[in-house]
Amino acid sequence: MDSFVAVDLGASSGRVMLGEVTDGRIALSEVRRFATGPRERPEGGLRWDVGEMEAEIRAGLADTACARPVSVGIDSWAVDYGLLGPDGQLSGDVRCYRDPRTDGMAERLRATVDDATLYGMTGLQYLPFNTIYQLLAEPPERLADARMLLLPDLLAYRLTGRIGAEVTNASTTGLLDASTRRWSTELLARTPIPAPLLPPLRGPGERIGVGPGGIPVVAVASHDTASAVAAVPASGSDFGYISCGTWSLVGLELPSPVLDERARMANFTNEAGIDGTVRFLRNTMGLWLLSESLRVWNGRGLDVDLAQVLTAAEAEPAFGSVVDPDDPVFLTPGDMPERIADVCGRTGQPVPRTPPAVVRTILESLALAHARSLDTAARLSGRRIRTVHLVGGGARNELLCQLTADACGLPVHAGPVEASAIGNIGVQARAAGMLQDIRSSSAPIATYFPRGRRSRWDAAARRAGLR
Ligand code: LFR
Repeated sequence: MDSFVAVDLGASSGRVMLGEVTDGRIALSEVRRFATGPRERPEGGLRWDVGEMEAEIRAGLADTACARPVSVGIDSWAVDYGLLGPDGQLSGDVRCYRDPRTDGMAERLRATVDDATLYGMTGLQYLPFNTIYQLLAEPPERLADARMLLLPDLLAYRLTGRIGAEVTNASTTGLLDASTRRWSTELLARTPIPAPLLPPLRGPGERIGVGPGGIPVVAVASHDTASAVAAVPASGSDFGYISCGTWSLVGLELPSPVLDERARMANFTNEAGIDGTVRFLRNTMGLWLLSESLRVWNGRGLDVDLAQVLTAAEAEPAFGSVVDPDDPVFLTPGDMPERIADVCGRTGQPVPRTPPAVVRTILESLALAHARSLDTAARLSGRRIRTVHLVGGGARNELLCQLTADACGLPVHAGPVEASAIGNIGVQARAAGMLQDIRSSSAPIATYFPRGRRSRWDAAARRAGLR
C-alpha cells in the first residue's frame, strides 16, 4: 500500500487528505480541515489569507508524516494569484476573484483585442474575474519585475522555493493559447502585462521540488475542477459531467478545443484537462447560492439546519419560481434570499418567502441550469450525452441530484464527493507508477433516474427567461 497527500483548497474550506492506493484503487481519509473563506479588509477588498493556508498545510503534512507518503500535490479554485517581488517575497495580498475590482477591465482589453479574436486565442469563457482582468486592474508598477504565481503554485513555492505555472490552472488565466497550451505571446503583446511576469509552464505529474520533512511536492491538475474531472468515474464519450460545489462546472471532456463563434456566444470555456484533454464547460453559480443563503439566515439568528431545510424543500410544491443562477447579481457575497426575491419579482413570479421555499427555488434553478448547459455542450460539440456524472460536494445533495436527473431527462450518477482530492492523488500515484486508472476509487456512487415530463421544466425555464 502506498500513500499520497492531497491538499484540496475550496473557497470556504481546505482539506489535507491522505490517499491510500491498494490494488489500483484509491481510498481517502481526511487528515485536517480548515476554513479558507476570503476576508473583507477595512480598507476594502476581499483577500485570502495565504499565510494561514500555508501554516495549515504544514500542520497537515506533519500529521501525515507517520504514513510516510510518497508525495504531496496541491489543487485549488482557479484564477487567483499572488505576485512575487524581485526579492522572492509575496508582495501584497492575494485578492479574491469575487472582489469587484475588475469592473471596466473587459472594456479596456477590448480596445486592443476584440472578443472574437480573444476567444479564438484563449478559448476561455468570459468571467469578469479571469486573471487577465485582475492583472489589468493592478497598478502597472506592481507588475514590473514581478512574478505571478497562481494560488496552488504560490503555495508550492512556499513549500519548495520552486516557481512554475501548472498548465490546467494556467488555462483559466485568459493568457494561455488554447491550441498550443503555451503562454500567448501574441495576446500579451497587445496588453500592458509584461511577459516575464508569467513563469515557465509545467504539467500534471511533474515533480516540483522537496517540501517540509523531505516530502516530494508534485504538480497535479492544480485547478480543482481539472482534478475533479480527471476523477469522473466514466469511460467512453457519451457522458456529461457536473463538478458541483461552490460552482457547478457543467460540460464535456473533448480531445480538442471548440473555438467557434457559437461556443463563444454560449460562453463555453475550453480549459486544459489532464493528458491533453479539453474541459469544454460552462460555469454556473452553483451551491454558492445555498451556502450564502444559510450564512445570511444564520447570521440573523434563524438557525437554519442544512439537512432539515433540504428535507423541507423536498416537500415544497414544484416549480413555484425559478431564477437564472448565472445572473451577475448573485456573484458577490450578500443577501441571496433578498436577491432571489428581487429577481422573482422582476420576472413576475411568486416570491419564495420561507427558507424551504427559497431552497427549492435555488435547487430547481440549478437543475435547470445544469440541463441547459449540458444540452448546449452537446449541440456545440456534436456529441450525444446518454448519462450524467455529478461529482463534488453537490453529490451529497440528494434533492439536487434528483432534480438534475429530472431536468436533464437522463440518469445522474452521483459521486465521488471528493472528486478533486481523488484526481489530485490519482495524478500523483500514476506519476509514481503505482496506479493506471485515475478514475477508479472506492467511493460510493448513487444513481438517480429521471421522473416526470421534461416539458414542465421547459415551461419553468421560459418563465425565468432561461430558454
Ligand atoms: C471551482 C472553480 C471554477 C472556477 C472558479 C473560480 O472551484 O475552480 O472552476 O471558475 O472556481 O476560480
